[in-house]
Amino acid sequence: TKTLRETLQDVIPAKQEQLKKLKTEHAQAVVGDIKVENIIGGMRGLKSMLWEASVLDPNEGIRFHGLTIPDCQKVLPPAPGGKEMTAESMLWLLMTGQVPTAEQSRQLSQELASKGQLPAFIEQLIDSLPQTLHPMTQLGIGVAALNHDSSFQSAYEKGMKKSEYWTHTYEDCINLLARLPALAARIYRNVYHPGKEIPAIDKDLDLVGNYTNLLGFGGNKNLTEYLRLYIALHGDHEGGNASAHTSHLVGSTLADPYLAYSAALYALAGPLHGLANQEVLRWQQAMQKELGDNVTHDQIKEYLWKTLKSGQVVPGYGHGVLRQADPRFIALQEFCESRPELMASSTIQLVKKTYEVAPDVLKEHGKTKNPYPNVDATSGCVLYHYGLTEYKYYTVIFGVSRALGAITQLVWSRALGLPLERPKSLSMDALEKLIKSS
Ligand code: CMX
Repeated sequence: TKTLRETLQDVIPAKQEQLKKLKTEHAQAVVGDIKVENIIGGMRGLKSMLWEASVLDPNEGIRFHGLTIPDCQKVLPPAPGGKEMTAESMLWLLMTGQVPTAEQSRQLSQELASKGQLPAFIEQLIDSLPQTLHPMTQLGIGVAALNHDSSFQSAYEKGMKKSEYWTHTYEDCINLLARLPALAARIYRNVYHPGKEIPAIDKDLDLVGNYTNLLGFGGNKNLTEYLRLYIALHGDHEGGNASAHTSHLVGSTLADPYLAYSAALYALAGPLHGLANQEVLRWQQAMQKELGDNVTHDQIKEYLWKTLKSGQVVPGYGHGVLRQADPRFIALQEFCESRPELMASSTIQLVKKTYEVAPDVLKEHGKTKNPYPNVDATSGCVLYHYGLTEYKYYTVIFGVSRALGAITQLVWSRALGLPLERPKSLSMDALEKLIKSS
């Protein structure tokens, strides 16, 4: 059985060839034009970067190497005793474009578990941070500091050849992913449950099984399964979203993967991006507090209008690219529908009812291009129900997950020799001059 690294090594030459052909045969082909609205509109819709693992269709949602979320749920191996696809099997698909066997996925779990222990100085660093520092800030600090042991950085200093970039990047990426559960769990323990002993990494568990254990929810099989699905689903969402793009940009300077991913985490920490799942729960709970149980559709409608009229966005709705309900939202909703304990929760019921009325309200409001829910509309509410109630922590879980896609592209960027990113910017005066002269 081949390992992930060996499988990757096998698929790299064909991709390098594909890129070479694009460069030599199609370098001047035109695939779109740039309008002023793109330049002032946050580059929405501009086709301007390479990203190998996934492509987002506005109506169909995300596909990972062509596979939809339901396809992945069918073919990607679960953890022993579980049903949901694992982070490892999703990583394998993202990196190689192939579906791993259960044995390959298991081997990868064992490799990650064997590399998962944090260096002592990282533990001390995290323990020295104030409990009041936002968990995302702490995560970024920890990830950046892991570059103390960066293989890429030390090989670069010694003058490695370009053809070796990807192997050192790969080594850093696997170490980074392996250490994320211990790092993220330590932050959770320090901030919310200080003083309790953190268990050791279990060599027989998958990445998320260990993460749940380290968080202190080891016995909670429902939460473990939910987190497996959540982490696989949030793994990648093509390259232009703020966190993925940040990782790609910083990585393009040949900063090592730890630095690149730490930068990405701070993009994820913004309320328009990853922080939205904490905002959704806060918003849902404020609604529940104001309206009580057995809320009617009309009451929700009124509450939605109140939010909109106060100039706020409805968290969990809208998207930069999607123009339909997010299939990740649908997959999480289906997870809820299949579990009576979740359907009995008033918060989950409220998510469902909100989904039944919010698109019409947002359409009537008329601003957002996508009046449908994104993944954040439900993700935090399930965590809350399963006992992970500290919503300031939710984006950290997203941060553990998004590493899957970011590290995949970091490896591919180095394997393909992609250059430093450097788009052209213009001042408004320069833009006006250009418009006049064209
Ligand atoms: N509620 C109210 N207004 C909204 C809205 C929402 N959920 N979504 C978009 N709008 C508004 C925008 O604020 C914008 O208003 P202005 O013209 O006054 O600036 C207008 O509609 C047009 O925006 P858009 O083109 O439809 O959306 P963008 O690409 O600019 O932004 C996003 C996308 C996600 C930031 C936005 O929809 C939003 O703020 N949603 C709520 C926060 C959220 O759920 N974020 C999670 C995103 C998912 C992820 O990161 O994975």
